[in-house]
Amino acid sequence: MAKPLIARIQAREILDSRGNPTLEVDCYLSNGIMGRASVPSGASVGSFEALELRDRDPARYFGKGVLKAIANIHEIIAPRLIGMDATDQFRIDQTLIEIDGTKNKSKLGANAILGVSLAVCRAAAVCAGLPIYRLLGGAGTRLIPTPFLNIINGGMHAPNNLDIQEYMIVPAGLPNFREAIRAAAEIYFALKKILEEKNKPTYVGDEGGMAPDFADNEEPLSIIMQAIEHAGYHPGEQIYLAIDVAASSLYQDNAYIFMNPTRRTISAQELIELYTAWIQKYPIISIEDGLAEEDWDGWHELTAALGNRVQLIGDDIFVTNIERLKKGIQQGAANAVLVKPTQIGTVSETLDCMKLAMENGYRAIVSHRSGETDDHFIADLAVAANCGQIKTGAPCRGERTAKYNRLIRIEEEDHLPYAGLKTLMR
Ligand code: 2PG
Ligand code: MG
Repeated sequence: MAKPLIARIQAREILDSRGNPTLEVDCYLSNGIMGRASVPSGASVGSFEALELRDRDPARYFGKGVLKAIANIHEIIAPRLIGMDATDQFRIDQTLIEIDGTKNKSKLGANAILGVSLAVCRAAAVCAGLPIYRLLGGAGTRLIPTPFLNIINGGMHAPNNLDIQEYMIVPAGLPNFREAIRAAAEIYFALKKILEEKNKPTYVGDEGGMAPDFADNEEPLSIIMQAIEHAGYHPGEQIYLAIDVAASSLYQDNAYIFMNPTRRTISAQELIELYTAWIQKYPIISIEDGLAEEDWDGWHELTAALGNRVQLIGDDIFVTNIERLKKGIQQGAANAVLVKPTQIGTVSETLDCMKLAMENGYRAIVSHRSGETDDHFIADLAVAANCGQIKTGAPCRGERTAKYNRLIRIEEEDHLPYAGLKTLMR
């Protein structure tokens, strides 16, 4: 059979879930098949992430336009990729990396590069008559990931007074994904009711979690515990808690500035003590970005103190980057990596990072961005990599539920077992 060659690449500006422009890319093959993908965008962006190219033209979208990235796709990337075999993802990604030539993809923009990498991947999957999770995962694909649902938003994702960015529920003790999502949605509504009873507004933040003000950063944990019980589930057996502190955004002069309930400076050591107290009191199984992206000493201490009790996820510290993850593994920083294709810029490098993590006893958690689209590529990615965990927001807002709904369909069509607690317990 003739190889499906890339025939044309068409990129355009669309809107993401926050209303900011982002890229959508169509990849047409010689046999007429088309694969389409779009690129999400973060708010709490790590300093070591690959560069998201924005126009900085104040006359359009307050400088956030992506016309330069589009021009790079049409004028530089497409001429090089046309005629290449679309099923050779590795070579396509290597070519993209090579044309850019920089370490952080700052010449062409990681958004331009990723948009193309994803669109080629989707076109190749359509062509092969396979879902993306099978194309990328092959026969090794055997788990539906456990979802981490962010039901209270704070930090840079909401205009409320929470310093901590994400309060998540993890329905790991349910028998399958479908029931896990049902439990999450029921808890979400129980939470809404409790907040209403407390006269707190129930409008939602960027990731669909509710975002009122709270008395302090701990109150959301105790209210979520109530919501779990009101919905009829057992915390610590069926439902666990997780947080993303996004501590890089609180870090200044080697310490952490917390504003709620009053402004104070906290050392890494004190934060570790706080987390230790919280995991004794609540069924917290995972803490993401508990410390900042440059606080390697703090991360080492945090991991020595809590690494055998909870999952410690590095997001900003690793940025899905193999070199940074290798350093973390050597230094004993964290025991899991958050995986965001946008942070590194190609499908192949994303898969390489997950492989490195899992080969070294680290876990990998596939993640959305706070600015999302309806593209559900990451759902397939999590299944393909067999990593057993995904975080993609609340069970609310279309761009979040798109990923959960995709997983419901995959579970149904492939009868894959639910990861549940398997990839979570230490
Ligand atoms: C995070 C992400 C996703 P953002 O910090 O983990 O929740 O946020 O996309 O804003 O970087
Ligand atoms: Mg994070």
